[in-house]
Amino acid sequence: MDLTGGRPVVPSRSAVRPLGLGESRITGGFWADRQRLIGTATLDHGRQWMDKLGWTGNFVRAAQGAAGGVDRRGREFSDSEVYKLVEAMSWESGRLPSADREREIVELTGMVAAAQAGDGYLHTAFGGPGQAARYSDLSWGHELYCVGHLLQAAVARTRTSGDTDLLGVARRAADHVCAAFGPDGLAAVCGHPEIEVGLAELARLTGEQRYLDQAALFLRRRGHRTLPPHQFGSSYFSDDQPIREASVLRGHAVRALYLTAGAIDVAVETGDDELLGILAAQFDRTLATRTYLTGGMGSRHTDEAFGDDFVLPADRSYAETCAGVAATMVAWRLLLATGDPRYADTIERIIYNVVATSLGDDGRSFFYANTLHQRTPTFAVPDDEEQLGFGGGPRAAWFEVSCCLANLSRLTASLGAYVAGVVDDSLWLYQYAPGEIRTTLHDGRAVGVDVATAYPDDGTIVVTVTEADGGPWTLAVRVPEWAKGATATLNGEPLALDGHLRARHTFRKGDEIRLHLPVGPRFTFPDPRIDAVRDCVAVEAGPLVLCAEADPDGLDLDTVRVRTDRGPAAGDGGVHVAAEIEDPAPDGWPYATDRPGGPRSAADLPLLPYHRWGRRGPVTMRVWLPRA
Ligand code: FUB
Ligand code: ZN
Repeated sequence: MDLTGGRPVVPSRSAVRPLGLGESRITGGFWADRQRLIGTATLDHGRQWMDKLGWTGNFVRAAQGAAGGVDRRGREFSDSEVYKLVEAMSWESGRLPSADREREIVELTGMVAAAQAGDGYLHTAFGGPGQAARYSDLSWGHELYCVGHLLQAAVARTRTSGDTDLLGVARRAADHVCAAFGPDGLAAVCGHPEIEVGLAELARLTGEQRYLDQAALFLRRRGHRTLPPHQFGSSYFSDDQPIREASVLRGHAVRALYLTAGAIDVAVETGDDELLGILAAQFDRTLATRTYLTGGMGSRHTDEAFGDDFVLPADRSYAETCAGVAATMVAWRLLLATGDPRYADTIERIIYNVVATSLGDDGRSFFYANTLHQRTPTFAVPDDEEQLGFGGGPRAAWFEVSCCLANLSRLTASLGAYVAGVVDDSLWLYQYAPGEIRTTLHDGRAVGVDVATAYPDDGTIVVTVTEADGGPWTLAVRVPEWAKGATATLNGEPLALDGHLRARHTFRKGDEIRLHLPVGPRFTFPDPRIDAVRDCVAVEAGPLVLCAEADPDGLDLDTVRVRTDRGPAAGDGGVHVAAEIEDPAPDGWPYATDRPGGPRSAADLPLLPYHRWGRRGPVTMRVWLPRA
């Protein structure tokens, strides 16, 4: 029984011991606001839409043996949305217990359980009367993908409540998968990875080796082009190369990232450090060559895929919210496995600039894709209308493919578990949020700290010791790579930083560490190999990417040229950059032997956090701005 209050990832060996929701609580600030929004609006919104569209009803119909033909609603992966919603509800319930939510989880669990076949098979689109046969379309059927999400939901539910009803369903489903796809079963993989990461965590929870073995078997099978050829190529499914032979993530971004997360789990649990090193190198290269400034991943709309190295066009950035969640899963696993705090930098970049961007202020709308350049004004969509296109456009209440909403909900609700960790006798703080941390060091000593901060608006983080029972231990705080010139004090005395803050001390209750991070605005320049934004500049402030936004009848953002001979300025009115506005050439053939550019006028361009864009009506928007 996990007594930590619930953790998404519990490796049996790791450099960092993760903390559970009972050990690390976010009590205020930026993320508490979003957790509250999810708890009070988003989860209900998701449930209402899933009921309205019949996605929950699919389980009821399947239980009645009547799911076939036209009766089955939604896409072939809609079961997974119900599972992700239950997972998000479980984390939320663990964070802030609620009798109503508890009843809802029990109700949904019953609904899912009733739809499970006697042999453990569970999917509402296959195998029922009038439906295609089980496993007749492994490329697109998402049967194992859905089970993977079921397993994650069951793990979350068990770890946050101790209730094992959903776990029972998950175990039966996993046992069925092991029987159907084990060494003597179908030698195949699912078109959408996810079962691997689900099985690995189920193995950790239950101690059942066979779940881990099955995950490892799926990994060995992938990369041998066993899925039928497709116009997107085998790379779409990460089926083009054995996982050990690949050097970078490619193909469908969410698929590749979920696969990597599961592979890290298997590498960790099997002690396969060679595989772990390969996976870390793949992710590092993906960060170096295939990731947007926001931490977003995926630059091809047609197949929701990674582009080649440095193919990162701002106006075609796909950066699906789910890819942000999946990349956070990967980065967290690598942080736990290696102890390298730079993976916490990656998580910070993604959560502030992808996850926080996606969700609307009402908690009932979201971006599916997260562009870095909106050329035509966004437009409002009715909040009772499902959007069929999901590869761009405005925040919408619902998309035909609505994977992102429950995904960002499950991550945000469980975010307390990503804030800190224990490394031997060090308590590490990886993310800054007002909160309370109470845990034990590796030798069992109880320690506690409170964190106070207005981050990211302000760069001061105050860590006050609330519990320490003698002897030296280390309080460590990540210093982000961007935070050049950060300073710190311990009880008012200067503290030297060695890249990060590591204070080894015999702490007493009330001891106080202050870390000052320079969160003022700074220019950021792209690698010139990213042709699409060569000669452009962006502005960041602390962990936040900033952007320029304009009303449809206001400034044409494509005429802005930013002056970089003076830095961005922060004042009462927010962040500004000095700019020149260039008169555009008259419309016509846009190429010439000589393009001198039009006359320019000086301007002061206000910027706002990228996560705030598109919240006040139709606008255009740019993150990368051409330099003067
Ligand atoms: O295929 C299931 C989900 O739908 C994927 O993870 C998303 O990218 C979307 O295509
Ligand atoms: Zn998604």
